[in-house]
Amino acid sequence: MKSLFATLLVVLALPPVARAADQWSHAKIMTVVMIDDQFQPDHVTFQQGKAYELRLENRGKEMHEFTAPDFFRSATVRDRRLLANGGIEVVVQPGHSARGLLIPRVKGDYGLTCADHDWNGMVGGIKVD
Ligand SMILES: [Cu+2]
Repeated sequence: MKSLFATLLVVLALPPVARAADQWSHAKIMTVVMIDDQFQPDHVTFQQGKAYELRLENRGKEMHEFTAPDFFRSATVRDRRLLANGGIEVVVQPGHSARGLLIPRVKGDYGLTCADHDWNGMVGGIKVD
């Protein structure tokens, strides 16, 4: 009993990041390329409850945004500081890329737009299966 208590103390003493690290260790890479003015691919599908590394590559000459308010609100995002404008989108400067870890939690269809270029057809969709 004494050793069990000691073990529990050790586990509880680990920093939260160390205990939570394993849920991200097998993150599947999901890459979306942004050009002027399009997402490639423009529709992506995630599995509910699985960890992903979302990679956004802006190969255009304009700044683009991966705007998906409902999707980001419903997902566990490891570092929400990546998200801009109240947590609704990722902003990627031309020639740059962004990457972030997330776990989609709720099945459904979610809107995807570039808030700057939706008028020009830069729209898509996200599905969580
Ligand atoms: Cu754009």
